[in-house]
Amino acid sequence: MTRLTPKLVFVLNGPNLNLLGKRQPQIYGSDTLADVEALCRQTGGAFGFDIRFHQSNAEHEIIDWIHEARETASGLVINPAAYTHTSVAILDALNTLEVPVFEVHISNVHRREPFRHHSYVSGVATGVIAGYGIQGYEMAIRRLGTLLGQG
Ligand code: DHK
Repeated sequence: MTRLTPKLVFVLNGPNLNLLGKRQPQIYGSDTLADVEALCRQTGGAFGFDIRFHQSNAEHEIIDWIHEARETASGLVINPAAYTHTSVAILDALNTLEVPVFEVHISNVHRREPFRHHSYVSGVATGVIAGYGIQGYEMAIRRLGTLLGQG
């Protein structure tokens, strides 16, 4: 019997998202990063995806995971957090990918401070989701499922 290898989807999270649920809950809600991971695994599982879920406060670590995704992944979901607004290095790394990339923000960055209105990532993203809370991750994975013909 042939077994299909599950498609790999990377879900990457930037700085301070390890404090999700404790940090400014009026903006980011009360769900934790563990809740986000469980949601991603549950949603991804329905599409047969193998989810690689990571968070780091260090830019270089996020870049290394993007490079790993370049070799292995069928899609990538990223909440670069504050690096969204500052990181040309993450933009350059994402530009090396040939698979769909979804940018997710828990909050609606467009109704917040002006410095959050610009994203280096949006110009290379297949899609951008902001302001749907942690449900945005689920939406991104569902969209990957459709784009990759998984459901
Ligand atoms: C998370 C952060 O940490 C901020 O730096 C971004 C993003 C917004 C979010 O809404 O998920 O500006």
